[in-house]
Amino acid sequence: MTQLKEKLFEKIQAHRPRITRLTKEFGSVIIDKVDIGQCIGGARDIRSLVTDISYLDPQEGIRFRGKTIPETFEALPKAAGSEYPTVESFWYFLLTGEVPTLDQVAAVEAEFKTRQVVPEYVYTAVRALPKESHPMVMLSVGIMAMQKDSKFAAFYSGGKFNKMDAWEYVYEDASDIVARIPVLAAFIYNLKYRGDKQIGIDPKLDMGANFAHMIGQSDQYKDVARMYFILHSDHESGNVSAHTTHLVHSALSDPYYAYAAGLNGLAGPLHGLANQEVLGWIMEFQKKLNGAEPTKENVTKALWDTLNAGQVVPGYGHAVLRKTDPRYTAQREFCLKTPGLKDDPLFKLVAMIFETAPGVLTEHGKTKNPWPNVDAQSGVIQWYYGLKEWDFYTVLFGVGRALGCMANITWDRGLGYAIERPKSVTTDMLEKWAAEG
Ligand code: NMX
Ligand code: MLT
Repeated sequence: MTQLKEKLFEKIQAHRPRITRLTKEFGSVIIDKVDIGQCIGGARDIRSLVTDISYLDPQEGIRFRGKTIPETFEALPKAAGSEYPTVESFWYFLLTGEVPTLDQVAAVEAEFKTRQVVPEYVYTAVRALPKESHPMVMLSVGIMAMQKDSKFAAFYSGGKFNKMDAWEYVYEDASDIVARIPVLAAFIYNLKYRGDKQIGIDPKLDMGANFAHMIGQSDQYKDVARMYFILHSDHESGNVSAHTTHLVHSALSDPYYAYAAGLNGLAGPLHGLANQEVLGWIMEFQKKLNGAEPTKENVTKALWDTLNAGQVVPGYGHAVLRKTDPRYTAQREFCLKTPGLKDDPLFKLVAMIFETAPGVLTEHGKTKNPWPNVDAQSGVIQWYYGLKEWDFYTVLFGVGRALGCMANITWDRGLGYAIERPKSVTTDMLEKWAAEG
């Protein structure tokens, strides 16, 4: 067993009695109620999922393992010569809740090196797709193609399956997915936009740095990748990608099936695809300006044009958050401290949208949250570093989200969570209950 797996085992064993006690002794304690609005309206705010990996407060935003974003960045060991932690140190932290030592981070980096090679048949499967396929389709197909080697599926069908050990095999698949997904994403990038000019893994580099290397990026992009993957990793359990992954895995579908399903949810424009929509919106706006300077007035008009056309303003609003997303703020701060980026015309336009959109959305009066979410700021950074193919941006989200989804389902199995199966009702029943008051 690796150091990380041993530590995780220790944590899972210590946690199991808490879940047993809660279920056995307090299983009937009521923690929420459901009204008709929630039943029709996407189960919004109903407390019905458990995770200790992260928690989303509507006012404060995300905390990973109890730490805010600045606290997380501050606490974790940094990549050599960088202000940002490695993704590997964050993975250790997400899984165990403990800040790793430098030795522990080095052990995870070494473990990832042994896992990160993507089998050739996966590339063959992705190459067989039409080049015009969306890169999220390529990513999802690539993850599905890897399923053949699932250690969890082999354990299940091997005749020795037992609930207590099942987490170990999820851990194996989850770690393989996390280590391989940036390599697969880089392959897709090079296949789709660089004429299939592939760049090999540099085994000396940590995950973020190696991703930068593999897509032919500069040294500065290494921190962008590290920051981006960490910020997009997890947003508690109710969001579409994490919830889908959890739901599918609850049927004991292995992590490949589960995460491909999660990625398919992430590809929706109200979820992860919003980051590509933001760039598309900005480009459309610039085209209409026809060389004129963006001003508060013309940004206001463009926002109203979008709303009056019955569309959503991408990158704004949230199902849970009621303030500016701290992931937006973290990326904005990165822009402000990066010479060149803070004076970039696109960053200035995004900053102007930030000044304008909340007022317009408030006046429009529909959204419960007029503030920006993570997607409003992420594309401008990619664009600045030359990653201008904005239909790729959701793939970057999918690489980061793998960390949270895989940590979550490893714990799901560790704690033996049940198959998810909420109850549905009919409209007749709702009308009857409505009439009864
Ligand atoms: N622009 C225009 N209208 C909006 C927006 C927006 N940005 N956000 C919400 N609304 C509307 C929403 O469509 C709904 O209208 P209707 O009553 O006609 O159906 C109304 O406001 C109430 O919606 P909310 O309760 O505020 O939001 P909900 O929880 O249903 O949806 C989002 C949350 C995130 C789906 C929604 O805010 C949205 O569509 N935002 C734009 C897309 C986006 O940025 N998504 C990314 C979210 C983060 N992520 O990466 O996943
Ligand atoms: C996410 O990161 O998953 C999004 O902000 C959506 C959500 O939390 O519902």
